[in-house]
Amino acid sequence: MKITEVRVIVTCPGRNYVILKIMTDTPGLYGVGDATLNGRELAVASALENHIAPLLIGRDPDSIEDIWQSLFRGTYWRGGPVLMTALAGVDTALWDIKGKRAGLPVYSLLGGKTRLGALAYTHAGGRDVSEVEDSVREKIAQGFKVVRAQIAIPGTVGTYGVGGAGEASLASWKNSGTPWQDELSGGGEWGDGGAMPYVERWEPTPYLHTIPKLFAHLRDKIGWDVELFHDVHERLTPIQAARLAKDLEPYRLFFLEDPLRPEHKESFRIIRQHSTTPLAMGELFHTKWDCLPLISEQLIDFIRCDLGHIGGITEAKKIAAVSECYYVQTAWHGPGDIAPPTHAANVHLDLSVPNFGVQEMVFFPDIVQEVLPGAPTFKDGYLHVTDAPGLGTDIDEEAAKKYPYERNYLPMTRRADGSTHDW
Ligand code: GCO
Ligand code: MG
Repeated sequence: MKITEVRVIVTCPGRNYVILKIMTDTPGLYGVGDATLNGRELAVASALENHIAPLLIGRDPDSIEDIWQSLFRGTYWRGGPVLMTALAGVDTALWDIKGKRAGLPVYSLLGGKTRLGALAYTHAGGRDVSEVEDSVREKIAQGFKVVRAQIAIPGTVGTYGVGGAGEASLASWKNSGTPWQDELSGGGEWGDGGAMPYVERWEPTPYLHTIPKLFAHLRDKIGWDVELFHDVHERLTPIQAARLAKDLEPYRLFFLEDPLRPEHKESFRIIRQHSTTPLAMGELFHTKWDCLPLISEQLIDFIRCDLGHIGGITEAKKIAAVSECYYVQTAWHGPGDIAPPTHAANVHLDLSVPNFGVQEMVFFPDIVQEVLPGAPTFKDGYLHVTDAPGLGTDIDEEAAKKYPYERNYLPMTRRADGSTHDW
């Protein structure tokens, strides 16, 4: 069997996705992969079209590991978010082909089911503790057993993960006469197409005061039957993160996500020295080697790479295997800015590895399901994929054409003095 054509499809059904469709010389047999990198979509699409597709034509799609190694090492300039997202698109499409060829779902090729469904989590958020409480209760009513809780931070603007609260804060920020907003952000807002990135203002001191109070409130009002956790989004210094992890201990978080920026892994030792709050990290990593020191030193409890940004199923199954030796569980990244084929790949792996922990998920709107059908389904707190051969996802190329690419940026964060901070 041979690869005959590689189609790169960029579409924006509400948000941008880069989809790869790998065709073979067997009539009707193709694979669909996701190569979406939020805010830098066209860099990946160009890498695929101009540099990677020519290397795939004529290859046997069965040789996933060899294609993976030849694309990773064969570039010489390997790694990084753009190339590893492109590689993930190829990898997931090849696993889709392998499954279809075998007549088996991908989880079966990975060793078969070790569980009936993948425990799922969703996001709750609000402007104050009672809004967050309502939001968490709503998610519990939907069937979720694990919920992430985010809250607007007093004195800051547009806090990460707070949705509507961000917009409310943005309005007050614009009305406050603060000079930086227009100057530094071009006046942009979240999701308004060609605008410059929306700029959030953030300070650590009010943040560190607010988060423990939020979880005290949630445990007091909602109790202990739901697993709760929080995403720091890489904003703290090691000693600030250690303080937060320690202050949150009484509320028994499921984990504290991404407390530190991703570069200096050894800093996690400082948090570990001070707290037993479980830690999760990984959505900004691009290879297994990024993960390795955190896993082998047991500095984290959950590894949460993005299959769509670390080279796909082939890399993730190795990360899961190493993690198993060190009691680290998987919690793969699963936001709305990666497409259904990656969400499906997540769940196929979740079902097959022994050390699965939890799976982040979104409910895709109808418009995404029209273009990219087959995302995992949610029932009573768990995610499921069908037994269809391959990943079970697809692309409707005609529908995709109706939604052309729209340039968009992730927001960014600045401190009160105007200096850049991690978003
Ligand atoms: C998460 C992530 C996302 C990222 C987003 C960036 O935990 O789901 O932090 O919300 O911010 O994927 O594009
Ligand atoms: Mg996160």
